[in-house]
Amino acid sequence: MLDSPYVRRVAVSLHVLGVPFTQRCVSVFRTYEQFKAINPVVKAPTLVCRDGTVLMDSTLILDYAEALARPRSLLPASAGERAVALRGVGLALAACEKSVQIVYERELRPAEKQHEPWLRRVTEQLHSAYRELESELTARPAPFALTAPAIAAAVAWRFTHEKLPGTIDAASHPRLQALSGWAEAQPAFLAAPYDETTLHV
Ligand SMILES: N[C@@H](CCC(=O)N[C@@H](CS)C(=O)NCC(=O)O)C(=O)O
Repeated sequence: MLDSPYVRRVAVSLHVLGVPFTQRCVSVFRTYEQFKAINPVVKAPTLVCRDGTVLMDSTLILDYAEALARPRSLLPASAGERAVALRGVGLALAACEKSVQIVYERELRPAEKQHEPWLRRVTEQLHSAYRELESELTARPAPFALTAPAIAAAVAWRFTHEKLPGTIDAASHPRLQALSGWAEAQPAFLAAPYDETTLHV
């Protein structure tokens, strides 16, 4: 489902890497049994390789995709530049994770079982992830490109703003806002549009 930032990250990245794939919209919630038949662990994204091997976790799927796409890559080869890029990916994935945790807490738990201290903690972590990402983009101004950190950051940004409107102030994150606007207009993002109608909760 393309409302999952992890699924969207993989779909966009596969487009950029030129790795062909077929997408099946199976929900980890609404079509749990159908998903379970493909992957008993029921984690999205799940990638079924040509030989039937079932992969899960966006980062591990993209690791495999990079092997298929070589020499094309979304990450720099040199250790120093790679560390910077991986830090960006890590911050964006933390933003995804914290956003998803808030969504699950609000949408899956009954109101009387919601734990405010936990929500406060996760929300603070979410703010920190975006603040750090904004600092990274400001510290290293460069023309936008569909690299691994840029894809992850743009996908995270869109997800947080769609699912948790008003939580993160766009005006305080001008570089992220600009990256998102640019990325969403790129063919790889347009080919894998954020889609509320495939809501996974
Ligand atoms: N670290 C994983 C996170 C994937 C994840 O949590 N996906 C959610 C959908 S957005 C999921 O599978 N939720 C169902 C569950 O965890 O039971 C990744 O990068 O793929």
